[in-house]
Amino acid sequence: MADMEKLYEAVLGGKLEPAVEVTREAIAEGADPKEIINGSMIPAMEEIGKRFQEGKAFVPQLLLSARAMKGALELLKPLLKGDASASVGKVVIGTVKGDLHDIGKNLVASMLEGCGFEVINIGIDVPAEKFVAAVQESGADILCMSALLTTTMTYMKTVIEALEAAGLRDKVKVMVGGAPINRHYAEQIGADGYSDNANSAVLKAKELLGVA
Ligand code: B1M
Repeated sequence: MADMEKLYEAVLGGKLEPAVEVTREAIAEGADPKEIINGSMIPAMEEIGKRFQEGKAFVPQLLLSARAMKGALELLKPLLKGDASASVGKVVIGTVKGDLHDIGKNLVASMLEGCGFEVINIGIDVPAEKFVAAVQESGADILCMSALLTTTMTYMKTVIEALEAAGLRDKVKVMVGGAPINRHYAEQIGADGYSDNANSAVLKAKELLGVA
């Protein structure tokens, strides 16, 4: 049996090879990918974040944990499948300007993709003009924005204003998410939807398009 405690420790300790090895074992044994992510990997990232906040871990450790989680996540991505029988809608997703965090955003992108959405992932540190151009060029149904910092979450409003200025706001639904975001904030900046994890992001996206 794959040792899920070992996976937690590997991500927490920033050890890529053991993280990948245990994940491979768990997949071979038929473990639920969501259980692997939510049960071991995300708690490990939360713990390293807590240690960082308490001054017990530093940026290099955060980077190593992120590398371990990303490595393991690569194996799980193709398995994050839902009902992907038909294209449900088109989504542009990115992390807002000034923010380099991409693990959660990529997880949301993979889940949406696995559940039948066409996803255009435009990366991290994305300025408003790039969000607007991506929505315009792709004709996306939904724009998803991610922010992990209290200093960058305010930029989501800037992007919404840029959509309005470009005459696109009524053509695209806007969803926001990331650790510091909550429903109240989403409403305050005029977003159409909010979700606090990758699973509920898919449900919310379907709800917004009326395909739930
Ligand atoms: Co940073 N970091 N970090 N960091 N980092 C946090 C966010 C922090 C909370 C740590 C802490 O102090 N406890 C803190 C923010 C404090 C604050 O603003 N309140 C912080 C800080 C301060 C910083 C720096 C400023 C540190 C420094 O340099 N002094 C710096 C900023 C750099 C920048 O962005 N400009 C920084 C840098 C980094 C690294 C680069 C080292 C690395 C990121 C690597 C990477 O992403 N490639 C990193 C990491 C790893 C973290 C923590 C530890 C983990 C983040 C993560 O990947 N979580 C984080 C602490 C924490 O979150 N507990 C922290 C796992 C991921 C699956 O969860 O991203 O929350 P999450 O995504 C979830 C949901 O939020 C939601 O679904 C996802 C899946 O369930 N979601 C969405 C996310 N996006 C969504 C979009 C949607 C919907 C749902 O669209 C609709």
